[in-house]
Amino acid sequence: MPILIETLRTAFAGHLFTDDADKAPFLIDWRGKWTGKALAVVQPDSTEDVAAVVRWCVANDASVVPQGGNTGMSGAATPDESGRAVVISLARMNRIRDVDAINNTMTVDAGCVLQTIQEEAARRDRLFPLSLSAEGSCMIGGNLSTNAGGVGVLRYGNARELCLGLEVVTADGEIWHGLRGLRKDNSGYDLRDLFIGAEGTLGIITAATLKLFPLPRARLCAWATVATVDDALSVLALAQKKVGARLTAFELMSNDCVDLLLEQFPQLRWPTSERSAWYVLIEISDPDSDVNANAALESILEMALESELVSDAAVATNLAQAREFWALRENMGEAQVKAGKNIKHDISVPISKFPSFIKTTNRHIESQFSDARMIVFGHLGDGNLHYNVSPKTGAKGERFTEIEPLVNRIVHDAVIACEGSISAEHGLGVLRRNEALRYKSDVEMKMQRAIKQALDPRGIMNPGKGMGAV
Ligand code: FAD
Ligand code: 2HG
Ligand code: ZN
Repeated sequence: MPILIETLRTAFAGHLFTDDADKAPFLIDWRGKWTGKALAVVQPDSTEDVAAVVRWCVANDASVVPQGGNTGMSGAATPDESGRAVVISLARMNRIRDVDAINNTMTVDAGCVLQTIQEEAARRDRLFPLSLSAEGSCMIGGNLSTNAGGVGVLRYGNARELCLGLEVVTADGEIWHGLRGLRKDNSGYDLRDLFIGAEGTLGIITAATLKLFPLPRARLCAWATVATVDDALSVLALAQKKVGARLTAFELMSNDCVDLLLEQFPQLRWPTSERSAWYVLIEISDPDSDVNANAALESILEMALESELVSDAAVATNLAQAREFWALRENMGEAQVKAGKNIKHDISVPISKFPSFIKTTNRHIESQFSDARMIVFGHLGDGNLHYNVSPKTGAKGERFTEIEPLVNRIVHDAVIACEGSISAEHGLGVLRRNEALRYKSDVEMKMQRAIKQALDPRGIMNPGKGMGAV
């Protein structure tokens, strides 16, 4: 049936792009790894208009691809090649709807940029703790649809834990008003949790009610050198014992990461006099003062230095320095992309298993692929590492596309042997959809498919992505 795109113009207010040049930025992911086609890209202004577009898609046998900031890592926001998709960009739905300072909640449109939400919370003397390097462009609807993690999970949890209620346009084009600011609600199946992490395959999130926390008066960080991942874990345990919930981030980077980072971003400042095999970035937040935060950090470092877990450390003494420390960590993923060919993994295992996992799997990959350079960094405190691979310095990685499935197999088999996950925070998208099928049990797949069938019986929501594809 030929689709009469003109009729979409009259279905809703807001932007409609049908020219190739206008659509182009929405049809490719930021890494340039995936491209697709679309009948149109729309930017509605309201939930009612999102619903009207979905109803138009149902009537015209078109599919729907929701898109936020298009910063995702798994190709889940890029339409497929069929040309039958309408991309619904939430960018124009960017209002803060309400802040309830007593209930510690904020209700926002799905197209609100994460950083705008953080800034609004801070203006109200509150904290919205979701934090990731893409926060200046990713949107809360995308954060929730990928159940984003980032650097605050250790203390505050993933995006899922930070959301109390949702407003959703269903695959039928109806509106579910679930914007409840409740911390307790056992009145049925948890529909909110189905849409969170669903990668746009069950419905479109149009608004969310988010949890706010007291704004800490102080946030301080330190950069420390450690010889082994075992030592890094001992420092983590020490920090947890000494300061408990005041430990708000604990990130790990290997020396190979730092080499690659400084090759790509030579302007970044190096904080310690020594280099070592591994580095940790430790962040402490304190509700009261810099003095308390500093004392907590110093006490961790003193003990870690005394027990020779850490060989060198630097504490950021002001905000500018803290930003410099964080820049070393936050630019890592992009440095790898800038450097050229790359293979990325987003894995989680119980943290106790990381030392042997890394040792064995590094050896396995390096022995099979002589041009591979292990680029291992991430959220150690959450048991989530980006266990990535780049070509060695000077090598172009011509074989990288060819070896990627083989490398994935080695890494993911090792992850599953450790009872881990092949996607900790980035989602399955198109990148990992088939791998999920390989590693999940028949019983789990049956339940996953039943959910998809129940909520999107026509299969129009983001076809080919994540659990919706298998
Ligand atoms: P998009 O990329 O636009 O979409 C992602 C998925 O959500 C797609 O499936 C899309 O269809 C769906 N979607 C988007 N909006 C909606 C909606 N309103 N309703 C239903 N479905 C929707 N991720 C982490 O978890 N932790 C990190 O530390 C992290 N760091 C990053 C650093 C950089 C430099 C970059 C570029 C990315 C990083 N990411 C990280 C990945 C990415 O930023 C997150 O996954 C983010 O949450 C995606 O948000 P987005 O608005 O860009 O979503
Ligand atoms: C991060 O933690 C992101 O920096 C990106 O999740 C990871 O680029 C990557 O592999
Ligand atoms: Zn990450």
